Amino acid sequence: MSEEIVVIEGDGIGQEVVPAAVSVLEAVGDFEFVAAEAGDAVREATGEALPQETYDAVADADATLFGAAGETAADVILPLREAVGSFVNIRPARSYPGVDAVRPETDLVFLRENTEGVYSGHEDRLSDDLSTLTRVVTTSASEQLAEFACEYVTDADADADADGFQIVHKANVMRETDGRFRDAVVDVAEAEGVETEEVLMDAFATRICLDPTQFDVVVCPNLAGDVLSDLAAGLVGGLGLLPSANVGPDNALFEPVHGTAPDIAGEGLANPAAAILSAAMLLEHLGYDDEAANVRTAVESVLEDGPRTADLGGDAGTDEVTDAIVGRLE
Ligand code: GGG
Repeated sequence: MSEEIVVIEGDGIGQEVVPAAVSVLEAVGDFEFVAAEAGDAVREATGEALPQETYDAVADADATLFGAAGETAADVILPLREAVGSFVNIRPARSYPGVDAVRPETDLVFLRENTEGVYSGHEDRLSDDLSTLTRVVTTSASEQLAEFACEYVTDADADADADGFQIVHKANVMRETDGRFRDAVVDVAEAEGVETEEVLMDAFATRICLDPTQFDVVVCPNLAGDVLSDLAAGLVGGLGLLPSANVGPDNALFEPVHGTAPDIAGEGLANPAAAILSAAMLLEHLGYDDEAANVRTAVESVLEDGPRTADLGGDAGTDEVTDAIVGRLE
């Protein structure tokens, strides 16, 4: 039986890089693709950024491939993460031979809390002068992330060379919320016999720029993971290279870390690598490890030899790069 993969292109370059990733999946497997809609354009047309049928399709699918959402990101991606029961956003950041990088020695994975923190949607406009945001942190969600992190670093099959992980937080200032996050993660790691190192979020930003080899697996709250993984993207050659997986107990959603890139959207110039590497994570999630490795190898060889998109100094378009990657699949 072929697995059902929901495909949501979303907005901007999502409409260019997701078809590229689908063509790679078509080349390596026999999947049933179900197209679904979400994002700015859908809201403009229907008044709703995330139609109920899209939410239901994602909740029922074997996996989902998502592109990007712009202004409606909070209305789309946050509920979709809920639809798949995702408690962790896995964001690997590594450099590639042939790609100019500020820090070519970078190779780490962010395990980002995916439902809470300042992204839990509790914002209020209390007066003409005052808006507030409630930061939500629970011990249970922090522990669930920590348990995943412990399994991740002890699983011989996972792409982690680490014995332990770093916990990035700002508990010296956000004592109650990041303090709770830190304490829950440390407690789980201690119980599991996994080593941890605590790194304050601001110090992490400096340290990763100076020497990214200090970090292998980084466990962090939601906003910190979103921002610091973009920082890491800057060290390895840009957002066009970072895939991600939103993983839940029985379901998952895969998306490039980049957004809609309105400056180049519609021009066929977007780098499809992040979306195609997200598809590789999807394949792995469904148990197609050989196919996932095949896709990664093809992406790596095209990044090394070209053709490359403009963000990586080349002059090729999305389709040319995608065709080259498909052509290198074994
Ligand atoms: N594909 C990534 C995307 O749509 N990014 C928009 C965004 O702002 N995402 C916030 C998040 O990942 O939490």
